[in-house]
Amino acid sequence: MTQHRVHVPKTRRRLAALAAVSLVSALAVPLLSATPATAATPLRTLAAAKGKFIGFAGATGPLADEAAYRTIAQTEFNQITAENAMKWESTEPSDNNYTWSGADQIVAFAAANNQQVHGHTLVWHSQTPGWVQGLGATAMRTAMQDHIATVVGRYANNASLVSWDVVNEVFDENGGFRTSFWYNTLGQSFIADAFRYARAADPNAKLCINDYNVEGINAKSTAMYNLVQSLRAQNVPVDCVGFQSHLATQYGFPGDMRQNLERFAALGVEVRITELDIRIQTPRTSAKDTTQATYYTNAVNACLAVPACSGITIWGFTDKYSWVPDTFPSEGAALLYDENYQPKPAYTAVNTALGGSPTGDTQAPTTPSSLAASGVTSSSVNLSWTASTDNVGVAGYDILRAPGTSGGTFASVGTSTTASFSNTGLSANTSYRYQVRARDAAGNTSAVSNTVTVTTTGGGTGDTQAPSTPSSLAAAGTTSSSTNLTWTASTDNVGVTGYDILRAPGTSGGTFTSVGTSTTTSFSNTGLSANTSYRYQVRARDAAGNVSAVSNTVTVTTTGGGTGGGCSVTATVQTQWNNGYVMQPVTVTNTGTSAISSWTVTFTLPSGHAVTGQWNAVLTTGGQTVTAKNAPHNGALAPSASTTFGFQASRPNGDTATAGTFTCTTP
Ligand code: G2I
Repeated sequence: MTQHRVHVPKTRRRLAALAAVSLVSALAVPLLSATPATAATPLRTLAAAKGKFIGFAGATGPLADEAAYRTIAQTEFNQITAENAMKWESTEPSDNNYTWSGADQIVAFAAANNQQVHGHTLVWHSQTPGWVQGLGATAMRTAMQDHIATVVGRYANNASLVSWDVVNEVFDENGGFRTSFWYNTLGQSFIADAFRYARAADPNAKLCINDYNVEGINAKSTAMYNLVQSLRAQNVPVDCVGFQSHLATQYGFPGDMRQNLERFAALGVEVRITELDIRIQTPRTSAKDTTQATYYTNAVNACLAVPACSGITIWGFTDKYSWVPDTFPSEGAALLYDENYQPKPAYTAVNTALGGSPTGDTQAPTTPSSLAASGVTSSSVNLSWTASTDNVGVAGYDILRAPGTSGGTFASVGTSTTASFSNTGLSANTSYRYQVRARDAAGNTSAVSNTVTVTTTGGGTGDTQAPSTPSSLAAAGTTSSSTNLTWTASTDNVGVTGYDILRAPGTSGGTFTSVGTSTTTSFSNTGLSANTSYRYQVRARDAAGNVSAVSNTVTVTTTGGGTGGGCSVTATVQTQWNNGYVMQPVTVTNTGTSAISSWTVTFTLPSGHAVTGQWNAVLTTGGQTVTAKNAPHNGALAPSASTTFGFQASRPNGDTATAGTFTCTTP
């Protein structure tokens, strides 16, 4: 099977160039500047509906520097593996000298975008500094223990980091142990030791063993199977097996991938596709793209067919940043997007396999041009522009507005199906900036037009006198989700036309923004979160658009919510056999009116049944009762939101009963 070989570069002794970026720039995600990757339902939405994650290997440089990279990263994926930033040479380049910038950057990005992080990788023969490789046995084991304790320990209480590759690539292609410096110095005991050290550092993280060329059933994957079975029999905490899946179209797809995943699942471990990419011999042709797309479909289907497969990580997503051409010079184009971030047939294949129905059209409309303003009054402006064109037809335009003559953020203020738009409700004597962009029938959006700046007039009356300041602002009737505000009316020489109601979060700090208007001296603000504080102010507005100073501030704290905090659970038997079964999805739904941050499901196992595997929840068994608590990544549920977990159980031969009496509680 040497033709499947993945070349892994020799150990680099130099420190990977860690991008010197601040967390702030890594997190600053422009909402409107980049064209959405595609019109299709995002991969993460589709995968979540199937109870799986879909992730990518994240590179710190573009994550910090490129808006287009960040936009796809956050829109399409709900899982990240650090491509290089958590490797030994990155985190501990010299003895006991730890550098966290890249690793922290990945974790912060994931937290900001509700993504789970898989730590990669603790013990590997590659990208491990020379100072480790030269140690004697005792010192090497101590260095390994220190490294694992420090790196795993740093993120042990971080809800984003849910799993680790503890050991990576420990086998050779024939199923023997790789004669790495680890093996040569410590023998195979380094593997069990590494898992035990990792468990000690984080009792909750899923601990994985990861390798390549183990996707199908072959000598190497069978050696992996035997090792995992034997480690678990010795209570070594191996929770999960990672199948890297660096595939190449010229070597064929491993057609027995599903069966291979299933045999590992029967050992009671979680399985996952950890580094999927499918390289072709460059240059691309449409025939090669099609073959590659078929391979992606097959890989996704293999994971979907196996309940214990928790998800799929693509090794990158854009061909702009892929390890393949550096290692295999005439191969590449292995990923879902091309170098210009355009989705390829491979993207469409993954989206479709996950249950989406992308149109296939990815061509954005041309950019609207010559945006101009006319008919400016004290409260309105008419915009017009030159129409865009598109291969499948322009469906409409988004009209974007930012406050003032500079700064601020462009946000949508309306849509138009023609090349003009009238924006009303503006303030007198106030500047605004406008842009438009086109949208096609498939949902692709164009770049934004030129910017036009408008300043409204002072108002027909020439009146510049502001209303008096509203006073005695008070709140009453506060519930878990609403409050009623009243205040003393303002007066004005040309008449008060209404009031702006402003709200800031919390009891201090934050920014007051408008949450509504009222033409009377009262306002009911609904849709609030339970157990949450808000501050309110009001200001008056007159017919000429003059605004008063803001009133006194009133602080409101909503109640705990009468029905907040409830949850329900439904469980489905997905598959069963003579002496076992899989329940998946077990769906937990927040039935309350406020967000919950954790949940607990209990259920009853018939006599003689035992849980042999679990995913997306932490299960403990006491007698016949099993308690399933949320995993770190899926405890938080908004009202009406759901999440799923699953488990596998064994039962006596011929017993057809399954687990029952599922109940859900929230603390
Ligand atoms: O080789 C592909 C993957 C096989 N499985 C384990 C993975 O960790 C491995 O990933 C690759 C990264 O994709 C590359 O980006 O691991 C390579 C190192 O073995 C990474 O390449 C290295 C380059 O060789 C270095 O020159 C560079 O300094 O990336 C470093 C950081 O950019």
